[in-house]
Amino acid sequence: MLELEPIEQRFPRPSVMGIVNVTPDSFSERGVNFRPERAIAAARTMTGEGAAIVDVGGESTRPGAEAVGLEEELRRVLPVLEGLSGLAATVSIDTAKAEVARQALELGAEMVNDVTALRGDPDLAGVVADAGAYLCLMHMQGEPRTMQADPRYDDVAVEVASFLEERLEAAVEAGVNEERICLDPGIGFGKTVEHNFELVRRLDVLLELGRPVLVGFSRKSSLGRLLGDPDATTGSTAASVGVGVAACARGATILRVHDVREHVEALTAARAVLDWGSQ
Ligand code: HH2
Repeated sequence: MLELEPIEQRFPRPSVMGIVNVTPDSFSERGVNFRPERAIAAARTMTGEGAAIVDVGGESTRPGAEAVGLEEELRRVLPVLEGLSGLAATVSIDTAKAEVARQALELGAEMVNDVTALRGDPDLAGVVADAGAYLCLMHMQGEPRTMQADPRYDDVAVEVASFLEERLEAAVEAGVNEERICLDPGIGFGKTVEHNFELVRRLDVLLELGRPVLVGFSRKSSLGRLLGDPDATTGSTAASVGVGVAACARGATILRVHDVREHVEALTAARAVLDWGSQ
């Protein structure tokens, strides 16, 4: 059982989570870290650049992505996790599968990032609870294959918050320590461009749940669309940094990003100006 301090103590605002996608088909990188040696080197570089967490994932969840089987997901992530033992940053496993999480935690991961918020695999909550790991619960409307077809909300901030409140209760009921849980509005997961920006603008609605918030806007297509390309499938680093700093100013604690150095530098400068509290 891991003995971990509360999540906001380990990861004070603002902290950066670097993305290590061990996939051939992630939306913005298309396989740059598909080979384990490349993924391990990328994670080490991100750590040197100031990432507090590296998030290792073996399944793309981009709009339209097909699911990956258990054996293939294990084959992708296990060699990377083995290669990261002793890393200065916290290792997070981006998975919805209990067995992937279990083996990752055995190899030294300390956080489980589940885009299904424990709805994908009935055994995942128990695995996280037994290990005493950190957990990120993310909102998604629909499922990756179809989620961008026609997302609808009456009030996106209120609906996302009430979903996450319910999932937080379910996680705690299953034995996960509430102090180790963070919440994520799930930018791009069943949301229009307007929904995504409104969620960051109204982050206070999510913060009312009393848990640290993680935001993953990095390179997402809404940024490219905001800048005038209606068919964009990605967004620029500069736009990602801009929205990331704004999210932290609105109260986000952790940013999930591809470009660690740029975000760390921007947050350091913004923090020298903005009053983000003593943390
Ligand atoms: N976004 C992606 C994947 N996992 N996890 C959390 N908690 N929040 C997010 O916003 C989030 C996530 C999608 O981005 P990426 O990993 O870059 O791409 P892909 O899913 O295509 O591998």
